[in-house]
Amino acid sequence: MTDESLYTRRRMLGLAGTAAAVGLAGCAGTQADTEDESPATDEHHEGDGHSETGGHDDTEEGHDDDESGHGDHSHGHEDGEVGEPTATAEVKMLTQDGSYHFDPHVTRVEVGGTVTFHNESGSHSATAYHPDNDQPQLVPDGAASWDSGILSEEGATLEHTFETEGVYHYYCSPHETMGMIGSVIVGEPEAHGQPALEEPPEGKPESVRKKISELNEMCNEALGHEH
Ligand SMILES: [Cu+2]
Repeated sequence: MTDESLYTRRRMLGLAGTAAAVGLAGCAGTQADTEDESPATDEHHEGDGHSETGGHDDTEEGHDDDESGHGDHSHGHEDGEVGEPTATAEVKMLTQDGSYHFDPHVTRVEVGGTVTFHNESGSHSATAYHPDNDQPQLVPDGAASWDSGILSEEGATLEHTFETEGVYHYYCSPHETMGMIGSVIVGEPEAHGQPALEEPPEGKPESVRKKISELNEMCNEALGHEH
């Protein structure tokens, strides 16, 4: 009975032309929606099955842990891991969640190698602990000084070429006391006799001395120097 009336209706609608098609489509749509709801329940079950795959995702999240490898720039993959000297290296200057740092904290180049300080976010400087910058000398004897001045633009860079082997500490002038201090190891220096690796300067605030101590440890470790 219903089939018959439907058939009749279709025929009539068919005659009615385009409007009919729209009407039917609307109907089918509603039906499809209703039908979709039960498969949706199935999908839900499948979703549960997926959560096993979700376990996979967890593993991948674990992957995200090496976020320090973030800018897959090979260097500073793990904290404290300093590579062999290379001809060039890049140090990022970052403002992140109210903290300020050089990344990696310790970088390394060959004698005559170049470090590019790259401002990624915020306003920073890369300034040597050198008497020329009115600072205690935390660079090798006779080493050249450098000071980028404040770099405020994203992507602004300063390159410095290191001609003297040894350990260099440098800082960001606005954020020194917040611990924005970094180190460059040039070549394969003896840890002994490096001014940078002596006791942190007395005149400096505790936050600065603490950071320099940490960097000294990292540098000593990189140079295979045990206390
Ligand atoms: Cu800074």
